[in-house]
Amino acid sequence: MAKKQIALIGGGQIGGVLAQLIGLRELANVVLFDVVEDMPQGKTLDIAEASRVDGFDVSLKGTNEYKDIAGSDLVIITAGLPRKPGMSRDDLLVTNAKIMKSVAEGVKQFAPNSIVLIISNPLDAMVTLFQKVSGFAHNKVIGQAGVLDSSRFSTFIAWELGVSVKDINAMVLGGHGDTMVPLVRYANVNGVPVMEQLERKYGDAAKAKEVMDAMVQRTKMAGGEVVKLLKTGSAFYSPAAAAISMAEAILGDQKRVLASCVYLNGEYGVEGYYVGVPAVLGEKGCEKILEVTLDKEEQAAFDNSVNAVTTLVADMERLGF
Ligand code: TXD
Repeated sequence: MAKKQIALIGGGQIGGVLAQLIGLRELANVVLFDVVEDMPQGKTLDIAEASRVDGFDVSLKGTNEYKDIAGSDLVIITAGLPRKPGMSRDDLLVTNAKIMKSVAEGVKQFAPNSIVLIISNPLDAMVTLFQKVSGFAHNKVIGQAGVLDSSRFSTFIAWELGVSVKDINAMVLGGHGDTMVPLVRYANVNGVPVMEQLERKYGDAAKAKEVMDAMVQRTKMAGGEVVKLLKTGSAFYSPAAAAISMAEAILGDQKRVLASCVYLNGEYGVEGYYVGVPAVLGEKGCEKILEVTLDKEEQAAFDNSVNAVTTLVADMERLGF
């Protein structure tokens, strides 16, 4: 079978790890685009020169020209600046909106039939803007946030319970900001509710709730925690890994159910906004949205998060995007 092609727009920290992971998994041929001269060529050369050792065989091309992304099945966008310590994701709005607009024009012209996965922050606004500028069908423009946020939540739960992270199922809904909604009630260890395990561990419902609240809070702030430690940028291994799972689902038509930033058309009572919810990902992009029953408190938290997204999008529009 002919290999698929993935174009990576942005060859920085996440873009570089993406290129390497795609190679290691022989997921597709790679075209790595960046505006910085020679850098994407250097990164792809470096990764290609590891292919004999790692035993993979895909084509890796670095470029500064959009025409080279022609024929891509999937485009993954990380172009934009990352956060510096103390910055919120929203502080990036104007700078990254300008970049995203130019990227959308390039992708529209040279890879008009691709499915697009966006990682750049502020995520919910960037996905909205890309779709608006490109005019691509809503189901073909998807944002990555929920897979990472859910993985972070799962990691903290696994550490707390002293069990393998592989057996944790936990999901985070809403926008990719401090208002995101880790779904505590549905979090489970191979089907057994996490809260039940915490109550057994501590023998006290109040203490169990306190421990869970701390994990929820850490999940919401997890991106900032890494930024603070790294000092020169934001998380890049985990966002790349998250995007790869979505890319595999799409290119392999796997119908995986992954928390994704997708366009809501009445689902969850939201009309016309991109928000993080569980979605079925396959060859058509977002093929279906799964609705989850939320109790009063969860619904209020979700509404609050949707509010943050609509405010962010309104701010972006006010700024002329
Ligand atoms: O889960 C998530 N969605 C995220 C998102 C988790 C962590 C970080 N997230 C965001 O991804 C972050 O806030 C940034 O907005 C993006 C990319 O993060 P990365 O760490 O890869 O940033 P880098 O290393 O600065 O790389 C960005 C690259 C850099 O090489 C620039 O030269 C390039 O983007 N860039 C451009 N590429 C193409 N076209 C244009 N116009 C352009 N401008 C800059």
